[in-house]
Amino acid sequence: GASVTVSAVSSKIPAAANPLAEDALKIASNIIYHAQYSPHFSPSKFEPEQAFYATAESVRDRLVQQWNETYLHYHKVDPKQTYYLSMEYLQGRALTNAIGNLDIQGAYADALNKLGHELEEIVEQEKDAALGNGGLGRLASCFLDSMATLNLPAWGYGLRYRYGLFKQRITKEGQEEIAEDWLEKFSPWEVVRHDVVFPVRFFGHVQVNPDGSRKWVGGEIVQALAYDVPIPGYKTKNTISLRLWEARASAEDFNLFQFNDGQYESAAQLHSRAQQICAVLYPGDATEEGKLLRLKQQFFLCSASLQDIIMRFKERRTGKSSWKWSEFPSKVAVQLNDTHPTLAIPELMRILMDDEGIGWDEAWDVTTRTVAYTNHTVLPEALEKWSQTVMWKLLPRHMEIIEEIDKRFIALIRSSRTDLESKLPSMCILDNNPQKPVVRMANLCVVSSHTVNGVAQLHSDILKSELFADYVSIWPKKFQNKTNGITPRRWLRFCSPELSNIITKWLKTDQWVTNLDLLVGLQKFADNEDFQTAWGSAKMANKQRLAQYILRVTGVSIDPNSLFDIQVKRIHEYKRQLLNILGAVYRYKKLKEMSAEERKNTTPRTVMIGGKAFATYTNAKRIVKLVNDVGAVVNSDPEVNSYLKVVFVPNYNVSVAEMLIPGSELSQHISTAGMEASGTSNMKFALNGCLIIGTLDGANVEIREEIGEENFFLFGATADEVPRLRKERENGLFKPDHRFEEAKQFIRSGAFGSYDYNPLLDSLEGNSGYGRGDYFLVGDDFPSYLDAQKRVDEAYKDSKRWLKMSILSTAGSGKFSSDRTIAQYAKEIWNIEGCRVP
Ligand code: NBG
Repeated sequence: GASVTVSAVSSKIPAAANPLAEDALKIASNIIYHAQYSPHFSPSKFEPEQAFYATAESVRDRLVQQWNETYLHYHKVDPKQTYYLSMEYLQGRALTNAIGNLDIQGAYADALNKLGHELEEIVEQEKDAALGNGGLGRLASCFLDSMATLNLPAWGYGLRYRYGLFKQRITKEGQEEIAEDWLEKFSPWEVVRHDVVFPVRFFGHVQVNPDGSRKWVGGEIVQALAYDVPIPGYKTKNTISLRLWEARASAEDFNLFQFNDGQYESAAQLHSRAQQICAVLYPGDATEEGKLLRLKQQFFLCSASLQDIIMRFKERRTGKSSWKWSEFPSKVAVQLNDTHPTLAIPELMRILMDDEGIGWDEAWDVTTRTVAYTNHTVLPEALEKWSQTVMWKLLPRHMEIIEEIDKRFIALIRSSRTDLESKLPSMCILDNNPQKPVVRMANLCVVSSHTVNGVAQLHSDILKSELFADYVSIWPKKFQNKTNGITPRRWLRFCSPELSNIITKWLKTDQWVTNLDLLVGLQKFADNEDFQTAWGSAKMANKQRLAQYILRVTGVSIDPNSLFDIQVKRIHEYKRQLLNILGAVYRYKKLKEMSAEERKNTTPRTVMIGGKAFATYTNAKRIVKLVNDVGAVVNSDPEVNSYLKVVFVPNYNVSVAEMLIPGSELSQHISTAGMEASGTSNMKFALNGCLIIGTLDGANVEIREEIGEENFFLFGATADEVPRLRKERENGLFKPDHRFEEAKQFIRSGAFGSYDYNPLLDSLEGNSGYGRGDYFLVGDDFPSYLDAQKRVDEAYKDSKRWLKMSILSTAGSGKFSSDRTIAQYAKEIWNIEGCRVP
């Protein structure tokens, strides 16, 4: 639509601002209304970008109406409400999801057609909201979708980062990070609430009043301003909020005197300090300044959210003759998404005691009955520990409270559990090691929460038997499992309309979109030839779309008839992208050694790897470079490149995932057993009829149980074998398989360019001293990995068998709906129920 202008189309469409218009013409006029009367661009243009913003605003009109109704309904009914506190949300794009959930996709597509545009092209204009790093943030977004769809009175709280997760660019040097300016123009979805502002204090000191009560005073105050994003449920009126806080200084903080005196920088000092708080997601924490900023962000989220929650609680009690704080936990549930929002615990205690004037025992009772904690990792480096020195400086009153919680916990053990006294040094909250005194956030969470959960059965078992084992005997009922899930709307219904339509047609219902267990009904068609044919052509259409995408973003042309093998996730040594690429290198070497005739008997493969490496994680960045270097050589090798291609997919994010996953046939979830808490993309792939090659780790275990072991390519050591294997590596008892040596040697020989990969490969040697002596056991699992890949190649040759396995993967994925996960949280942790807007 390059020649389309607002005036050209508006003359054909009658003007109307009716946001509830149903037919395409009314929608078209509403879109045009927005282009004309809420203009963000010059009137001369109505190109895809302008059309996107006008379309999004027209969709927002509809959302706002049911969004307000939802809020007022909850306000009236006053049900118990859950507040999900998370430092991360990976929302991705919102347009397709919004019109899909509102069930008006067709009308919008027609309306845009009338305006000279294609819906598919318009949705591509939206920038991803990437306010998160990976699985943890995407889980939070899937959870919001399910909360809304299940009509649960629940909200999300987070931060409105100015810059989200960086954009990844691939150069000759490897990964380059670029600030992602998702707010460059504006976000059509957010609504600023000018009446929702709370002061958040930092630094200062504790003042002791004559009556012995204590108050936090002084320091600096930053204003938290609310931006709300509507979260529509699927085919329900209920539309909940994701409330994101932005940090602002107030006008008084601007020093006009200094400014007039020409001291521009110091005049605006408080303003720029406030702006820093929400400037970026996860500022690097290698420096002391970085650490302080990250802690400020965490407290900012906790303090603003709790003030808001408490205000709402009180508001809903006004006019009631009497109410008690002890009712708070029957109206409010707070879920901590990992330890990042742990400060909600001492902040709630502080508000209750110092502002509301209630005593410790009652405040503690209220807090512990309100707060629950989800653990998302057992990796020691990801278990947060904050310096006590920094904490005393930034949050002096909270440190007093944490000290008191710790003191009381220790007293409890000494008085009633003398058997655990020897364990106290690791169980207590404050680690007072004089070299580096720290607060252990996970311990604070476990002691203060009524429920602690892991995110897959194996992970929850490991929490109980290892990380939190000592606490289990004190509070055996505190520990639960809540296996993660994904929203079937975004991750099947909307990202693969082709497959969705076939499912709906054969199941004779589209109820599976909200009741994913119904997919099991596909099992009986697994051998049906017509069904297999339909299934195969839908997958093929998705593969072709993916191939076009790959060509567009990488310039590499891939063959839709080859096996599409994908591994996409953050780059991390424990996720073992190295195992994957070493496997591809080995495959390449063998292909080179074969005769042309022999090659013809192999299964052609396209290996796609994507993911971002943390900017300062050297080995992860080397892995990105290695994948690119291997790809450059393999893809331009005419002898073998019709049997193998290796592609690095740049800038992996939610939208890219929506393109890759529907087109995948094999997906790799190959972490060292015991290290991946759950994984959630494994669920997305399986749901889309993609087979998994994987270890017995995280949710893989349950996926394999659900879809049947014959439909899962299993390999590798189990979690309970890992400690022994590590010991053997340390003691030099490991005997490497010749194929492992061959693959490494091939890279060392310079087959993929002159970059020095020795340091990376040395990290895989048992006794190198350079790395961690193959801590992630790539060498141990390499032979069984290659064997599993052989089974994959064989299975793919039998296309009927493969199709059957693919169908059974989807059919067995019902359990992994986040609707199931959230229903379990609601019932077993939050004690909340649905509250449908009439
Ligand atoms: C991640 C785990 C994943 C898991 C997601 C969501 C963190 C700290 N943890 O395995 O690594 O799927 O959380 O639970 O990001």
